[in-house]
Amino acid sequence: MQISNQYLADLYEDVCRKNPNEPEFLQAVGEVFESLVPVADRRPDLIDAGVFDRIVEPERTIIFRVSWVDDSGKVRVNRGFRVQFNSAIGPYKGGLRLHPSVNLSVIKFLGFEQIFKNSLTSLPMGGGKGGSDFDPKGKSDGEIMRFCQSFMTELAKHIGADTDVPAGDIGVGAREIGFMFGQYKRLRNEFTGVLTGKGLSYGGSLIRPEATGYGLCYFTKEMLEHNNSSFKDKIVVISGSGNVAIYAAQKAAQLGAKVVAMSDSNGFVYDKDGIDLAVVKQIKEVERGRIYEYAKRVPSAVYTEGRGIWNIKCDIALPCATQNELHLEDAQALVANGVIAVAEGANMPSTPDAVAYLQSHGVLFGPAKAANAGGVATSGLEMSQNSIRLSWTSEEVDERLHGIMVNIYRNAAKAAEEYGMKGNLVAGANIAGFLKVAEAMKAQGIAY
Ligand code: NDP
Ligand code: 2IT
Repeated sequence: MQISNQYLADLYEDVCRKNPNEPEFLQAVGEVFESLVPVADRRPDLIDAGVFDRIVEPERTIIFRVSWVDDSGKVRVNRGFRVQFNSAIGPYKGGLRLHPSVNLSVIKFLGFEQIFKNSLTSLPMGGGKGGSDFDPKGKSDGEIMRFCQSFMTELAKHIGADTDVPAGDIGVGAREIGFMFGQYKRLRNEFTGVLTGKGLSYGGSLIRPEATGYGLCYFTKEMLEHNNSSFKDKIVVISGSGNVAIYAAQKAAQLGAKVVAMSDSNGFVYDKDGIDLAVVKQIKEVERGRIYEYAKRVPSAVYTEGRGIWNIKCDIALPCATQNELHLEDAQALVANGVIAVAEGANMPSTPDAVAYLQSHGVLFGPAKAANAGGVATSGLEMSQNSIRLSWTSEEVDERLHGIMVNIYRNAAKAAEEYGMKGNLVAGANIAGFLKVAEAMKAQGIAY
């Protein structure tokens, strides 16, 4: 970790000491602190106001038991989390993840990243994240419903439309949000916009399901255009085959690219003719099946078990599965194969050494908190629609989403330049996202 400001370096050591079992959280803080060195150098007032020290400590962390009964009548127990990280610029906002790998470190890294991402959207949303180590794979609809109801029975005490507004993330889509919304309404006897990503018939926003993937492509398009390139006729590889990956693939194809590979946690498919997204949607959104099914149904496709998707030759790589999925050797393979741009749909999918390698080899790099902010931005638009009790058309939401992503690119690029790191969007996104929250924290005093 290269943190050349003494104050930040000492503080980072302190954060490491206090959170020894949280590698993902420390990775996220380390990357942000590296970027903030020129800010700490220029802004002693923010050091005096304790902003750096305060921003790495969640305002509140809630950990709770989630017990539920499976289809065989057996009692199951999972651990639930909600980290309410920062409310300086708005109610806590961020997704819920259901995956066996969920622990405090993962939720804290996601919540920390969310502070800066939400700030970049320019909408009034603080940072939070939650979830559980519950594994939705192989569970019946009834089991999913009972888990979601039990999870919400505790979570409901801590959230609210003006307090904390959760949404989806890995393992949480419209089905889970529906069950949780129903339980919240029942407990509170209140119909409010307490969750986003809701179904259209009960307050959801058009384009929210597509928003993260579409936004990722709008951001990438802007980044390419500023470097005299575009999606047109480019070969694209996308990891994952969930919500973000599917709608990134859809928009990339609409913008003239050919998506040739997608994956899940078992392996990846390569289709030289271009991925047929209708088949992927049928397997993943309807059947909740595995990506190898694709190769059984599409003759031009080949399935490979395990890692290795980044060895496929491409112009644009969009990691859209999970954290730390793109390693140094993957970055080396991408560069050797002539990649021109990598933009992160997932949160923190590239390891720090992979990011450094890509940037030092002239690859355009769009960091997660800027590139995937379209999902939460559209959640912010869902909150606005709920507040005014109106629904906007898909054209209207899509246009706003596009405007927000263009703005994020420009603000990140501008901040990087102003702080002496022209072209470094990692630094620019961290600085631009941080400054707005820091000013608000300073203005609001030091009571918490
Ligand atoms: P989904 O649950 O819809 O899809 C997740 C995809 O990633 C699946 O293909 C899954 O494969 C794969 N995946 C998950 N965990 C792992 C793992 N440990 N190893 C390998 N593959 C894995 O989630 P989303 O598409 O919503 O989320 C994907 C990423 O995007 C996450 O990092 C999330 O935080 C981020 N994100 C999501 C937003 C949203 O609005 N949904 C907004 C911004 C970021 P499998 O089915 O085999 O598990
Ligand atoms: O990581 C993210 O930004 C999300 N999972 C979306 C959060 C949201 O509140 O829409």
